[in-house]
Amino acid sequence: MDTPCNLVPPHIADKEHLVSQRTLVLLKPDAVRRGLTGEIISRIERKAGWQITALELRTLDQDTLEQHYGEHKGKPFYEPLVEFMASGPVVAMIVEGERVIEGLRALAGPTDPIAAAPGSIRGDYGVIVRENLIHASDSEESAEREVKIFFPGRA
Ligand code: RTP
Ligand code: MG
Repeated sequence: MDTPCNLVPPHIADKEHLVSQRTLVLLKPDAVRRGLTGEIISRIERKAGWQITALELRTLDQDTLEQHYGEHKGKPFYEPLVEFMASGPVVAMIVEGERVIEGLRALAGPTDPIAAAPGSIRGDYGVIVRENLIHASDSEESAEREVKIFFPGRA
């Protein structure tokens, strides 16, 4: 019987790169305002084998944002970032699947949408660094910390 492992090229499977993970994704207020959530969610759904296991539209309060972006406190962009992130509802999601942490960061593209390649979410739809449409956890540690903040029942 076929398993996901023997459907991928041997040079990838051999390196045991396939690891099931979960990641925390936020579709930022600009994505919701511009009506791009469906487009972004379908890009995630089209990646074979990934699953959205939690999804909620909500407006973030200051406490949640402080916990989520605490690593940036004190940086010049922190206050405007928090203000932007509280400026309207976001879509918060947990996405699960093989190498999903690295994969979602690749789908999103680099932080600066002008530097992001066309084909990536930020590269296709963004211009402004702050209003870059999507957040995705950057490591397993961040993912677990962020899932706890947004979906404490799923920690
Ligand atoms: P994120 O955490 O939202 O997934 O984005 P990231 O890892 O690509 O970027 P990070 O360095 O963690 O920055 C968090 C968010 O802050 C805004 N930002 N503005 N110079 C600026 O004006 C600036 N730098 C960062 C962006 O919204 C970035 O995604
Ligand atoms: Mg980040």
